[in-house]
Amino acid sequence: SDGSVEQKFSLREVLDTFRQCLSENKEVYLQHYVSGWRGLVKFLNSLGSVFSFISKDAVNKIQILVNHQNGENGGHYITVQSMVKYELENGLVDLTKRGGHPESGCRTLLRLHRALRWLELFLERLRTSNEDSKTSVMCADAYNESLAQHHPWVVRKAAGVAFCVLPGRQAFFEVMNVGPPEQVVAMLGEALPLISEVYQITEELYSHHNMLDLP
Ligand code: 1PW
Repeated sequence: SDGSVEQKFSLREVLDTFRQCLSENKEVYLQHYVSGWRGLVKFLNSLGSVFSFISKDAVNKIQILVNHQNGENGGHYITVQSMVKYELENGLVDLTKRGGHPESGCRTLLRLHRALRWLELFLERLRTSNEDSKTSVMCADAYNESLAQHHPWVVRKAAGVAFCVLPGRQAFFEVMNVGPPEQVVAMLGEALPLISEVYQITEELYSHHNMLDLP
């Protein structure tokens, strides 16, 4: 393709990075997980300034993980599995209450992991929606079913306000920049199983290590 033509944002590319997340033996590459989130943040920001409050925390979390990757122990931050092993074996995770490791890779990734479930539920609703469906309702339902359980009242309230100003279904599909609605639906149908698999693998790993409620 012509390198001089700047590629417009497309949600398809973002979702493709989640395809690269999984190694052959089903480990989750941190680098691709982080790239996927970078793209999601771009997407969120293109929805309007109200969403920058939502994306800001994701940006902070992404940066924390990047710092771990670039740090002197970066060699342990290749996959989520190697990160968990390294941090647990070296006592680098606050397991029951906040303490000396407020920015552990484990607790930081857990926040993004929970948000990924929201995204998965929301995109699945979008995929199966019709022209009359309201994005604000789909988004709020997905949120209440997932991430909301982990948020205090103020955050839930602010999120509710942001959802109300979400663009309608048609405008939303246009921002995704994937093509006509049928193509969006097809793309979502392809991407969702990938996101779901990454989510499930991470969930099982955290559950196995009793880390689903890290403070
Ligand atoms: C429309 C597409 C939806 C994509 C999902 C975007 C996820 C955005 C996460 C919402 C963040 C709301 C404000 C931040 C709250 C933090 O307190 C919370 N962070 C997250 C990511 O849930 C918990 O982090 P903390 O305070 O324990 O460090």
